[in-house]
Amino acid sequence: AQEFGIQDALTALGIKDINEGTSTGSKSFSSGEIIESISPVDGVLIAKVKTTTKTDYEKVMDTATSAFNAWRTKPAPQRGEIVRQFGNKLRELKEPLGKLVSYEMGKSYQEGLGEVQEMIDICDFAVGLSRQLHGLTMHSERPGHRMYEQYHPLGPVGIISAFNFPVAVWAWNTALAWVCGDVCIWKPSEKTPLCGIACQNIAAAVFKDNNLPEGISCLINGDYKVGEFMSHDGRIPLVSATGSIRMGKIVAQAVAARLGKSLLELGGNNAIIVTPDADIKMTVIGAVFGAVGTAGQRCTSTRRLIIHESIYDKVKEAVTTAYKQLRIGNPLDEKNHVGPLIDTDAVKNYEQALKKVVEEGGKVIVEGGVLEGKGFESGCYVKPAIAEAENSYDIVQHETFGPVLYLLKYSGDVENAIAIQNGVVQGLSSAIMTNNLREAERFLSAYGSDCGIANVNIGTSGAEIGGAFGGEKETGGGRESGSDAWKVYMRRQTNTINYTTELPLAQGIKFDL
Ligand code: UN1
Repeated sequence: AQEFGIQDALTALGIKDINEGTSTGSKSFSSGEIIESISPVDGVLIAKVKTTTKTDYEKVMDTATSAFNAWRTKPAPQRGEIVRQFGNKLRELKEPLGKLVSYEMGKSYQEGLGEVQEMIDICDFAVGLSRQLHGLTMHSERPGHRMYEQYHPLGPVGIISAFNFPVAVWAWNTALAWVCGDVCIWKPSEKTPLCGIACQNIAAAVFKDNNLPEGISCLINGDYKVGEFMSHDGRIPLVSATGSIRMGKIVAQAVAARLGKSLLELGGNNAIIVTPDADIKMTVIGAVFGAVGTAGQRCTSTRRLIIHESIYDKVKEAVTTAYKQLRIGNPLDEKNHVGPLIDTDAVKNYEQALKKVVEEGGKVIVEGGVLEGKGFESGCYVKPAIAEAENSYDIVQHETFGPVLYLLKYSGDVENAIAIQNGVVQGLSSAIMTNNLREAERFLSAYGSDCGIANVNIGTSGAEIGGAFGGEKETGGGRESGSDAWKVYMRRQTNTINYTTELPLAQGIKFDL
């Protein structure tokens, strides 16, 4: 890793050998156990992070609560100015942060940079938004009355993020929450704690430069138990969680039990429908990037290709040929397309999936396997695989977080393909490859794709920040990032003002005294 300048990146980001995993900004402390961050790139220990105990957490919450009381009084455009400065710091540190993302998580350096770019983009979006937290004005049914709505800051927001987008998903949440007047408490994945430390250092410097109080950006670290502090905490009106469906169900139930709000972005089982009218060249690029990009560890990764029988062999041939070109190896080396999986547990899941698809009757047409030898010492590098399968297989119904692509065949009309596409419990991202207007519109219609994201002639992954991001069914229903996703970070208040000397009641009710 040395040759890729990792040490310089760590220094630029203020990462030490042992880092305090609990922080309210400039103040960092921690009294919990240590987690080690081991790079999946080379299996080397990068640095250690001390985790957050309940006592540490209580200190964070005290600070966050008083910070909220101050921050919410600052005019939203002034909060936007702070987010603007934060975005500029990210521009300055794009390379080291992109490198750390790549080294700690294992995605390609290009994708690491792309992730930081998403952070910068959402900051720009949030700055504009800080002048556009609009509510509506309504016409009152009563004379001399005015009715309107306001959006007010909500409170401390809890953010639980996953290893696969270790920095961007936090930024989607936090940049919006900050302009909305909220303070944030972030628990990054215990698999990528250093990305959390780096981001917190960047944010803390901005808040300090502006003489703002501690507690607007808070960091806590540890495993799911630390996440549970937040899901059970009535002081946190909103918990935004990204991760597995299993985790989401636990968080949602805990938050619902205290009638809090949760924003869930959980698993996907994303498919691309390839119709007889598809452009095969575009299909191959979209499908292969979707399936092997980030080693298949995006929520939006392409898991299933639903191909019309008339072009099935042609598409199969084109995709398998493309897989032969893939270079697997150190993700910091820009000539490689595919880096490692996050850890050896992920490797086991991937191997399990390939075994299971064969047991269920599927046929592997591009062999997988774990790579060994020089450059693959971490044991986390695997070969992207393709299997022919049926949508009804248990393993196909399940999200395997790795580079396994299933080919499914459909016959007849596009609605048969849509039924297969919708025939899973997840509902995040979907796509159709077609030049046929009727097929495309049918796919996007009310009786088309049931996913939160539906694309035409684009793959399933790589969404832009400007749209609302999230999905239906067991994906959890939450929406983050662009469009009006900001509304979940605020509380809506309806105001009715009477400027007469009468007090007429609504609905024409008579109440004479
Ligand atoms: C995720 O995998 O959790 O659309 C987020 C994409 C990225 C974000 C993915 N912009 O693939």
